[in-house]
Amino acid sequence: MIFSIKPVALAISSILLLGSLFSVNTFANNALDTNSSANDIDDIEVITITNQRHHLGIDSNESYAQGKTTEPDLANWLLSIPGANVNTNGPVTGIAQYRGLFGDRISTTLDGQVVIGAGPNSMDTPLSYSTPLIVESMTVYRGIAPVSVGINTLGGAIDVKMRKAESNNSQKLAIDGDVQVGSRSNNNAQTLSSVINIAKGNVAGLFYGNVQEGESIESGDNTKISPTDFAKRQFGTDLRYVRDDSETGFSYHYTDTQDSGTPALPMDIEYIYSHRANLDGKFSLAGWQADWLLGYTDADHGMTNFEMRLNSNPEKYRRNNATGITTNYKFTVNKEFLFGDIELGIDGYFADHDSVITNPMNVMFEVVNFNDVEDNRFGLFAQWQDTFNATKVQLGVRLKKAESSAGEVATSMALMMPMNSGMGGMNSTMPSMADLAKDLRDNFNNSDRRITDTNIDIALSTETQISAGLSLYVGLGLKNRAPSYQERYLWTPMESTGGLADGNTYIGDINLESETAYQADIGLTYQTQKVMLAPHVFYQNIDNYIQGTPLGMGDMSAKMMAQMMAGDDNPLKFTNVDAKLYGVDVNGHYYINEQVQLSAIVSYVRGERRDINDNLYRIAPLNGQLNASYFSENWSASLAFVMAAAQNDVSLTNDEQKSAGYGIVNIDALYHFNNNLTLRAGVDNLFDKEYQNHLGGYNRVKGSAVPVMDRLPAEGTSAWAELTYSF
Ligand SMILES: [Cu+2]
Repeated sequence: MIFSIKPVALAISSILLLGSLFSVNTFANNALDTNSSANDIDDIEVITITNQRHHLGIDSNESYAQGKTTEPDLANWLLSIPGANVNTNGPVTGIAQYRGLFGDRISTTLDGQVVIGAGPNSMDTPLSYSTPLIVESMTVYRGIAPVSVGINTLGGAIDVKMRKAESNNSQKLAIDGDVQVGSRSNNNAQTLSSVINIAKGNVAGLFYGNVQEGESIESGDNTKISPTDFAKRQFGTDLRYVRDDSETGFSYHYTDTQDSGTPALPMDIEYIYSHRANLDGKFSLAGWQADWLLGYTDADHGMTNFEMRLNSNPEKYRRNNATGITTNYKFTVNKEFLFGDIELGIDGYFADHDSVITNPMNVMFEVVNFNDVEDNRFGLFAQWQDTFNATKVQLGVRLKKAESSAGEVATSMALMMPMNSGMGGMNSTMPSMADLAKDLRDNFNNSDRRITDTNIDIALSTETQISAGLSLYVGLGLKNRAPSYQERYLWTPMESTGGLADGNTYIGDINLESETAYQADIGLTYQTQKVMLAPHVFYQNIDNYIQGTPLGMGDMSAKMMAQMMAGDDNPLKFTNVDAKLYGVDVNGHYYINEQVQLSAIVSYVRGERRDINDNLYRIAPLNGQLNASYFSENWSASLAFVMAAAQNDVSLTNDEQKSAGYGIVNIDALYHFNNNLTLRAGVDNLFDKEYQNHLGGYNRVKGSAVPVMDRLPAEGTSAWAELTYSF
């Protein structure tokens, strides 16, 4: 039943790891734990946030934080996971950060599928293709992410399980679902959404719609952060044919984002239209459990620097159109042997990217940013898992190949007359803008742009039950990441950097090497009926870490172009350097009694260069939260104290600014009127604290209340409410 009452909210869940790959809902009750051997291999380190649809009191898998279902950005759910955080460039563009790494370094999958956005600045992040309403659960792999969960898991892995159509195996037609309205006071945001499941016999269909919009937010001292208004619509369906030993499904998701601000980036979202369709299924054959999926995503995105923000210079109006088309697949088989569980799989995707920049006030202006970029990845993996006495062992090896290429680029700047007005005051021996543009273009077009990287990932995780309440996790990993298309093919200095939002322009390097990480993670979990405490320490060396570094003599044209076009004195070039990251994160809870529960998470990470004395860019400061919750028969309430220390370990290379620490208080409550109607409401930032989140970026908008390149303030007090009617 889709609306069975479940323990909801964040829980450290015992997941049958392999099971989670071939069953939609296994984690909820370990439905696949039908034999003792399978029972033994659950509980590899994962953290799962489940959709908080119904909540009735305290449960063994209890909560210390809950994902709001009316949140416009699913990424915000990550804030309740130790080690996780969000780089925010706007209200609907949260980029997942895990233990100091973010963007393409983290595998973010929706039902096991890679989602590749169209935006070269990650305005459409993978998580933006889902919405909390249709999320069944979100799982973050703590420790060394298994090789089976994604092609690129160097920085960790997040998998979102979307709600699926559920059949009822009864000849009676069953219709159930829910309708939800939500509202937020600070930015006057509204959400209206609904999900309906229709089932008869073996066939079921799920249909959803979600409409969200909001105005610009105000900070604690009532500074309007403009533009942070947003509008987003999502519709979709999941159709499923379920039999005892097999299942076949088709799903389609439409996401339509309209004018939405991204003040930390040089442009705002004008539109993102995307269509995502999948076929998936599972069956068993000769004792093997097989799972397959085929996916297709077509995204069309426009952004401008003049529609949502002030731009008084029509010569500098820019519209960037970017498209991304991805085909992806995954096929795995799984079987239990005397020597353990074996999973074998192949997966991959073919992604195509185009991006063109124009000026609507000047039809002559055009820069081809990325032309026919292909970024194709293929993987082949094997994973074995077994239990010896009190120790579970999981070992996986993945062979992967990244093939990329790019078409020729063009720019109208190369056609500009030398010594034109833009060059006023320049010495005549200096090259003109046209010369520079021509030089960069020809350099790129004359180079060999087809490149292949072959890499191997290895992940070893062990978990040993030391005593009844204490277990030890030890993990080791070798993980690689082939460069992103922006890192390779950004040929003229621009900020198309996958959302780095550091204010610098970048150029790429076709011949970048893959990053190679050597990782270790040790964790303890202490659990009794009343207390749970799970600290982890981790360390990794990343060789060939890709980082922007100042341009050398070989890149004079790019350097001068950055200076002339963007006034950027610190253009950077993606370069292989050496880095290390280390830290600790802890989560825990304490049940004072049946009604009262305390919980906490603390996350700390340091990221440093090993080749020079500098820090890595945009790393979350020491942060944490403390929650106190009260549970009663039909209502609950909680008080949260969220804090972050100052971040003084900033990247000099990226001109990164330090940030101050802060603490805010949030409260929320939930009330069940009856089995059908639930109200959740709360106040975020209760004391209207003015603060800046270190990961919130700098203001890039002229004429706004925040000075340009000042850190963007965070949201001030906001009351919110969600009313859900289930039928
Ligand atoms: Cu964009």
